[in-house]
Amino acid sequence: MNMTIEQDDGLVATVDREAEAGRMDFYRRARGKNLAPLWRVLHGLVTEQPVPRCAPVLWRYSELRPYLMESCDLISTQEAERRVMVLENPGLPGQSRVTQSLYGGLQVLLPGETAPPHRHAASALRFIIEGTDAYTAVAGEKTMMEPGDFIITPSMAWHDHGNDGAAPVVWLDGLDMHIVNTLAASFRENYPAPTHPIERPEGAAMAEVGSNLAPLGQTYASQTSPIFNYPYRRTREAISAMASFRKPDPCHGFKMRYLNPLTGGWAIPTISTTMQLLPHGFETRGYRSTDSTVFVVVEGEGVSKIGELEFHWGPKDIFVVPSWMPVQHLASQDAFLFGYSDRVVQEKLDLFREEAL
Ligand code: GTQ
Repeated sequence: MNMTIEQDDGLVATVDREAEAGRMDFYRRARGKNLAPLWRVLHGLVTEQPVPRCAPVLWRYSELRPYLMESCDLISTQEAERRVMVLENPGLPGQSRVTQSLYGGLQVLLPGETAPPHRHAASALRFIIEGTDAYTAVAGEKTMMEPGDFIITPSMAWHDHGNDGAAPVVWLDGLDMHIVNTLAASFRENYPAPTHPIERPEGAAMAEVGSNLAPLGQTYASQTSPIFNYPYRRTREAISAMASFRKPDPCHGFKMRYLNPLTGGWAIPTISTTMQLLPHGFETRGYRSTDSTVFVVVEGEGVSKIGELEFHWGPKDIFVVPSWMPVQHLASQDAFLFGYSDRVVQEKLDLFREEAL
């Protein structure tokens, strides 16, 4: 008689129950030699379709914000190094994962605060939620933050943050450290001084490569876009203009990907980022894809059906669509949604799949 074996780690296989009893001594002796039978775990290892451990989840910003502010009373940025409340996917508690492969956290800086310079192998994105007059400095160049801006910290680039304004600044950090750690390729170091020198004027990167031009003779070794701030003002303008003369995609509305202008590839080598406009009244066709996606609402209101759940969202809310789960959005006002996912990694490995439903 066949039985299903469910192990602590959730792996599953189907084997014959009576025969299995006679194999236990063999399994025990094999374990002593660091050997294990594949047939007990095969179907859990090689699944018929994606089995996402992450769950669909919505964080309402109005419910999060008090916790961010309370954290400011409890710990300084110097003690914390980065004062961040991690968005923990309820399907993966205690793992600092917003999806199975990616990290998300909300970082807050009060007026006058700084976060010290450091660098790491993990790439980071910052997506600005609230506040102005804060900056991030990347490899010696500062950029100011405005809500809706998408900012990149490339792998191993020195970076620090500061708030020169009069109000708190909050941004979403998205990092690929779980991918880096899966590959056991992580490095990090603190800068050996309280501040990293400013070596280039603000706007230098945008001047060099932000106008479909590049300095002749300069070579770029990194796979990360040399543009490290994609201002919302420009992104919004481009998408709005596109919406005036194109038809919306049935599944995505007006959706654009952030490019590395030198290669035409994604802006970050490990994290795909997009911005989409869903015009008011627009309902997307059902869609699913193998990348689990984190969405941030920049403007507008609407509802997303994700599997069996329905999330009503508004500005600054954040929600997750797990791998291969059907999703449908309905915007009740013109809505701009930022998204980030591991799609680019899957594309590079020939794993990415998507379908309209
Ligand atoms: O700002 O460098 O949310 O290193 C997690 C790790 C932010 C950062 C995070 C980090 C940072």
